Amino acid sequence: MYPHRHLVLIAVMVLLTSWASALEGTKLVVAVDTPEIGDSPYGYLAYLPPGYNSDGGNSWPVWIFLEGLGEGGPGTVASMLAPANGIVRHGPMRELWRPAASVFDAPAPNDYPMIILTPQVGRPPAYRGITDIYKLDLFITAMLARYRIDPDRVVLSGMSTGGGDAVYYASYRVENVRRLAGLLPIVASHNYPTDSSGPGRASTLALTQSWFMTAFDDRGNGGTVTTAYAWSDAIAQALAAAVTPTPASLESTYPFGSGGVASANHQTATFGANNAWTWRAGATAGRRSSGAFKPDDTSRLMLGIYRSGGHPVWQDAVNNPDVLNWIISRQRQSPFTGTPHLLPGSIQAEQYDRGGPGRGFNELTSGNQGTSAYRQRTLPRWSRSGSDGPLQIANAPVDDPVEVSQSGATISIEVSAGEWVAYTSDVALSGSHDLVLRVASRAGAALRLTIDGTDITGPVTIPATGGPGTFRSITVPRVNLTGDRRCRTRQHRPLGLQS
Ligand SMILES: [Ca+2]
Repeated sequence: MYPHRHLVLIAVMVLLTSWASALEGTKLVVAVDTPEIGDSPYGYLAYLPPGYNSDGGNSWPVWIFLEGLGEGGPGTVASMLAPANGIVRHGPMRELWRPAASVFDAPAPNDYPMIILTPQVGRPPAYRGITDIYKLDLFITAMLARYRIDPDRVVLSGMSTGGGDAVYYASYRVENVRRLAGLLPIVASHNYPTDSSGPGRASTLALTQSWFMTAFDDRGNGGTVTTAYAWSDAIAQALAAAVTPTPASLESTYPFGSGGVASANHQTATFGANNAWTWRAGATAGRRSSGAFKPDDTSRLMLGIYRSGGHPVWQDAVNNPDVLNWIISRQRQSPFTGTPHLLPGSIQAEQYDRGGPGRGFNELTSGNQGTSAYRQRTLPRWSRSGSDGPLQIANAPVDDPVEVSQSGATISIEVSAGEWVAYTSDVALSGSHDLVLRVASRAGAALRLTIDGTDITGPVTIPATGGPGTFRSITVPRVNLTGDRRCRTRQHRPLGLQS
């Protein structure tokens, strides 16, 4: 089908190496215009972070950004780099691409510590339907094979029609959404599936973390405000499926009235672990951090509304430090050590899954109020002075909001009513096993243990043990574990419960 595939691949890889060795520490954007390279169905632009070619084989987070309707095309270098309608026109590639410097840019203080990829998806009439959902899947597979991408840190984003493509891809089937650490549709339109409450779509999207962004006055383009509301509400209802009553709708709670007057500020709604929306006022300048997102946040879903700006708010969005911090801190659900816990066996409570709110844990209070930094990570964090000052980036510690404490050699976590933690586990020996919980509680409590949503213990009564630091072993006899080595165990373990 592609007789020259291997020849072309070798040539491009040689170029990559020589550029990188000559330009260490600078911005580097590579245009790859032969769709068959690496089995990619699209031509694309790639940004590789400084140090990529000399870092000893690290894997990097990736931000995949899909362009809009006006920037579609055949994926040739000429079409991708066309100033008027190429994929350098908008989004992160606009920030990275400097035509005067050919394919290179001067060293910059705000290089991105991640890979950024923008494919050029086709233009009508060969345009973006179900075929492109499958092509996008092939593209992600090809990029994971071609670059050192951390497969647990793939964020899919897009603007306008590209935002619609991103939603369509992620909601289309569970296998797609499970590839993603996060979904960031910005003024998503056109190819937007309209059945947000249709079979499986919203509940499929609930398997990842999403941040929808739109503008209050973006009423055209398929009504990106109303569709963003509809999707966000439907996902929230899927997240709260077992809860009554249904969460109040976003539009009914928008601080300045439904469909009427725009707020004086940008607004961000977060759907918290308590199954309710909370609105936070943002700043009045689009590129400034609004504080709408904090890396130790507990929310599972976000909706951002620019108070004005209409459809083209995407460039402010991709330049907002909050958005960049959200992207780089997303992580797919995965075992804490990289290897599933083995059952029968012992699971350390603090080794719950990576993946953040709604995946590794459900946590009601922001911040780790315990004494241990066991779950702390170091991540890049962006900031910006003023409304349009240069982006700054520095490493900063990020902790989970779960309470983790250490006393002597004992590390414990604290879980309150409505909270849970999850452990990805393999069952090596199926059958009936005794479950022993090492727990402490001041006044007594109850917990249950579920596997893939099925309750396998019923309520387990935890007596008062004498205080949150006084641990006892509680045995639940004859718990049935199946031998499916792919099963996921979600345990609710109120260790050190203070209630
Ligand atoms: Ca907390």
